[in-house]
Amino acid sequence: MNISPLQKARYEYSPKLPGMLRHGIEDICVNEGAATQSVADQDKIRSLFPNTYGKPEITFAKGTNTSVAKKQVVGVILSGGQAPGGHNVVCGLYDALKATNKDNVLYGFKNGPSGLIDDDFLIFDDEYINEYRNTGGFDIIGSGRTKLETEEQFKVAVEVCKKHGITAIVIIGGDDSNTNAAVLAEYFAAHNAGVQVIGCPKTIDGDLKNEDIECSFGFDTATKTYSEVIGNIERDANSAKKYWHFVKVMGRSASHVALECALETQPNICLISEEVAAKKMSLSQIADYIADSVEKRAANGMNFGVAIIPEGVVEFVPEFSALIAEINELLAGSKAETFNALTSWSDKYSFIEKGLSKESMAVFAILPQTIQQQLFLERDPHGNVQVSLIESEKLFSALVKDKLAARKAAGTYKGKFNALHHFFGYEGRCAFPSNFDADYCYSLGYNAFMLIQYGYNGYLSKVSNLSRPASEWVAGGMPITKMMNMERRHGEDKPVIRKALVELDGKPFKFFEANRDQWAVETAYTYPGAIQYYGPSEVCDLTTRTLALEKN
Ligand code: FBP
Repeated sequence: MNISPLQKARYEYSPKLPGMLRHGIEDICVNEGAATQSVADQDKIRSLFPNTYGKPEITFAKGTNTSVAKKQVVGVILSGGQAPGGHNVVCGLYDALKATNKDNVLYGFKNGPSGLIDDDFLIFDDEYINEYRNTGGFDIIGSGRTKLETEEQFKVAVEVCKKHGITAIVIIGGDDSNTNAAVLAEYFAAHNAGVQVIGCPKTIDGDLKNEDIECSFGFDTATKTYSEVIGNIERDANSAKKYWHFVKVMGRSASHVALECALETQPNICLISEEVAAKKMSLSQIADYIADSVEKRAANGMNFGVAIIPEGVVEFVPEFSALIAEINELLAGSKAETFNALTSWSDKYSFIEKGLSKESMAVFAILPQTIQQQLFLERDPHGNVQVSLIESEKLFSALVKDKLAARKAAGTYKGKFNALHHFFGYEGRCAFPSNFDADYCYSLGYNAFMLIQYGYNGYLSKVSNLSRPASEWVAGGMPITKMMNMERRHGEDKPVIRKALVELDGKPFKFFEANRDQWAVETAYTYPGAIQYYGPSEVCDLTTRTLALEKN
């Protein structure tokens, strides 16, 4: 294998553990707190999780290890989108497991949750795992988006675990994967399968957080990677002074990534989907908001700028959601065949015009033709429009261009507008984890094994006090059911972990709100530069601005 000098150097990096986990395994004891309850719908969640509901929150501390000595055979699964640091969760888990008993075994189920059902695995050893320490990616075992949620899958899972003598499964995933981890834990408990389930909070989107989980892993590195490039683009924009850059950043629904990048780079514009929804903004209002910045900057001789667009924003525009719902209805069942049989775009357009309400047609009509066509081409297996594939950065720059043309005709705008487009998503998901993510992830994995060793089931590995140095981090666990409530999903009421959207009264948004008018007109860019792995702590161990603002 060809190894870059940085990769080689990163193999040697020793991730920092929370102070309380730094003693030998034999000196880690557990303190149980009070019983917990779910964030909402307590009766319902309790009745759905009779064996795992209401358990106490726990914290590890220095003291005599009183866990029962038994051989552990653990299976680990990476679930969903990649996030920097996933390899270190596995490494931390492996190291704690081997430090406890060298005969313990770690299975890695391949390519996501389906690996467990397909009984497709590898067994880790030192040689294999050492090649993945402190590296990005999920290629150590691969990941996948299969959901573990049916009774049939659970039965197979029990069989596979029995076959290998597996005593615990660690699921590294986002809100959906950890919801399924809780359901699996309950199933194992109800069927006396003798298998524990522990979750670890992952997602670059940053939307798996709450009063207990301060952030999901991967968010730190991914946002720093995007912010580096956005900063570079800002500097290019400020050097050439001739382009407006529209930058879409990942984040399927919540705008935490966009907000963090804005806090780090101070662009002229950053849309926040949650605000768009709260203010019920229309596409036209959003375009006017951006065009105002373009116009004011042009009046000061600055025909350039940077706008950050969150990936999921169009779904938060009420009129756009209504349009999508009508299009899904318009093409439901056999109606799609009628539509597809039409050969010219003008025939298709007439079909659409006849089928949509007046309001939705008005929204459809202002979209650029490429986006109009995208809405009808890209469908998911259920025939629905795939909103995530809509090129919202191009949509908004086209709408702004129209606004500016009208303003030019009215004589209020005299500038030039040349737009360039970027999408930053996959670039950040497999970056070498920052020191923060390397440390946090290793700690989550190590801690997950301590939860297993102490016999906990249906718990999320929890490491908190993250805005402080790692020596002050607090390690423990919380029942996953504590984070759950009932939500309507696909026409059914389901117990799920509540997704954390950007809070409009939270400190990160408030800080942004207090500064954005100035950033919109002035050139107040900040250039965070590349993630630093070696050097002074104030440069290498920086947390995100979001975490710093939330905790301080
Ligand atoms: P997770 O929620 O699984 O962590 O994935 C998040 C994400 O990276 C989103 O930001 C993005 O919309 C999506 O995955 C892309 O998914 P895919 O990898 O399937 O294209």
